[in-house]
Amino acid sequence: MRVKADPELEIIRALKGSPSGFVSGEALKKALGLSRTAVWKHMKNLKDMGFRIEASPSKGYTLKPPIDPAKSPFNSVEISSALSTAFIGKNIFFYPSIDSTNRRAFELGRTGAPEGTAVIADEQTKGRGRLERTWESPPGLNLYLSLILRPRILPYDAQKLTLLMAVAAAEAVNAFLPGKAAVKWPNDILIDSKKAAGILMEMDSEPDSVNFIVAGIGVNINMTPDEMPQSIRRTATSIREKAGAPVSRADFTRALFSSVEKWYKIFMGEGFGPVLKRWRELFDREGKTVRVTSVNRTVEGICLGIDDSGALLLRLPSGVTERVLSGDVG
Ligand code: BT5
Repeated sequence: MRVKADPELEIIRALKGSPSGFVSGEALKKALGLSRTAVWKHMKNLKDMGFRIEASPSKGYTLKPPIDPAKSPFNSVEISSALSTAFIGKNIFFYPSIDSTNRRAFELGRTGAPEGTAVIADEQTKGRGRLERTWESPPGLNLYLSLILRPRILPYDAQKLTLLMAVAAAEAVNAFLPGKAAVKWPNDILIDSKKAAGILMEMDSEPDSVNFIVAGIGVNINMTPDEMPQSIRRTATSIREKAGAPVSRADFTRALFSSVEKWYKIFMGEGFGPVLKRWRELFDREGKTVRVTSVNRTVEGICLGIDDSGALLLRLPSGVTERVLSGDVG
């Protein structure tokens, strides 16, 4: 009999899908084409991965729910076992610790990894922000994700995907904190004006075509203020801090995959219009005075929102409207 490609994933799917909650060792052996010893070995691996599997001599194996969602299993098996997307996150590279998921995804993109491939890490040792800044990425708490996208668009239009990712991430956060997420131009997700997630898009392109885009996103899920490095304690927040309770990182990751896939399909099918409309609804700085710092200067003015290409519009004190293409909004 053919052995299934990923027996551990198949075991978790069988346990989660069993109407009685139990699956016998014999049934698993047959369904997966494995020996009794192999089934036992996979069970041990799954327990080591944090799954609470218990065995009853008469009924077989059962999967108990996690005692604390903050400590529920976070790995490719758990994420894949209840995934409902068609291509986003279908192929997951999971690392307990890595320098940067964006760096790894770029490498995989160059060797032809398919669209939707996800690189996820429990910890990053060199998590990157824009302009060589650091993304704080402690272990056991948050999501550090990079997705490989292969859109048929011009390199000029790639910026639009940053806004698409922000909309998708804000909606995923809202699934856990209804109505709480706001987008901040160009690449942040805020909860109550503090940064809960950041996006880093990197592109491999020819002058007139995109080979692939790496959409990197860091989401603070269960990090409490005490667990935040001093440097971000005043400006950052997490879903847990606002929800008052921990959240399963695997549940959040699946929600994010579904949201990215939904918005990516809309973008490819209907264009940027619907993304822009949703982004504007999630944006809360319109009409307010903002200060934008870019590499070589700082401008201050009244924020008029974003134009149809995604650039920020500022009414300067002189009355002139300025289109800002990149920078940090203070
Ligand atoms: C970003 O940059 O916000 C993009 C962050 C992207 C991180 C993801 S994680 C997965 C993937 N792999 C990577 O290596 N990167 C991506 P920027 O707008 O430049 O903001 C960086 C600034 O945010 C820092 O200078 C800090 O002030 C602040 N910051 C750093 N870590 C933070 C955190 N965990 N939560 C909130 N703010 C943070």
